[in-house]
Amino acid sequence: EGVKPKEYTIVKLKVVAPFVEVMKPFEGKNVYFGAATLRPETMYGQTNCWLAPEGEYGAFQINKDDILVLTERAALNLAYQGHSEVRGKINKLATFKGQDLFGTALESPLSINKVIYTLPMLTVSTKKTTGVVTSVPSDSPDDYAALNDLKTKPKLREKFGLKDEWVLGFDPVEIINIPEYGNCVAPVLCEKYKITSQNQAEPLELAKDEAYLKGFNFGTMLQGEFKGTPVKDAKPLIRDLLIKNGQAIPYAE
Ligand code: A2H
Repeated sequence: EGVKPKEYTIVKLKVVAPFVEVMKPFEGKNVYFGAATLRPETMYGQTNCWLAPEGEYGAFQINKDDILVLTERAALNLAYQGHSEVRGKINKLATFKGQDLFGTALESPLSINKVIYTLPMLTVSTKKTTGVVTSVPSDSPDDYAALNDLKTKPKLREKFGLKDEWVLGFDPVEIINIPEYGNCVAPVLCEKYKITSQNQAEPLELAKDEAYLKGFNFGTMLQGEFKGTPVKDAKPLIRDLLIKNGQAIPYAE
């Protein structure tokens, strides 16, 4: 943890039918996966949601209407940031292991894919943010590498009991243009740094930094109401809009 808190956006991915076994008690309720992102402007390009397979998650009542699935430490932080029934107190309704939630269908704000599925990423940490990460393989090298692992390794899908339809057919969506990098920076950088798996921490770090820097400084939006706007300008506008519409929560840690 750094000295200066980071400003994340928790995007609310709504759980929709068919509910997986452990989610069945929540049918008919407003349950959301709380995905922490630093790039709210990329939400058009979501293809899936990542959880740590061995991670512990909970369902927390954060106000009278909404239930959020995330780590307990994030729920406690949120309880001090205005998102709990009683300040500083959590109301935990259930405990889950990440792998029991795979295949959960989600509807996410701004996403061009109307329904996306919950899948494993081995590098998701439950020690920071919410432990829930929404996946944008067009602009995040980590997401691209992890989705590609699941697509190209049937054994890996089998290991986690993933249905092909949750994974195959979800390709990067063109959401941001960056001169000299094209409309999908992550696959371009994964090739440049010879990244072929989600476990290649060092080249992924380089690719991630380059994607972030070039996207922020030189990117232009290709989708949505800010199409044609520089990423730099669209980013805070999209964040504010999501928050104003009740589709996201500002989160600091
Ligand atoms: B970002 P920070 Cl398109 N474990 O969102 C692993 N990764 C996590 C995480 C966790 N517990 N919590 C959040 N993240 C991811 C979008 C995105 C992100 C794009 C490009 C780069 C990028 C879509 N995934 O992150 O600095 C989330 O993925 C690279 C900066 O370690 C979050 O933003 O706090 C970002 O990492 C937070 O990174």
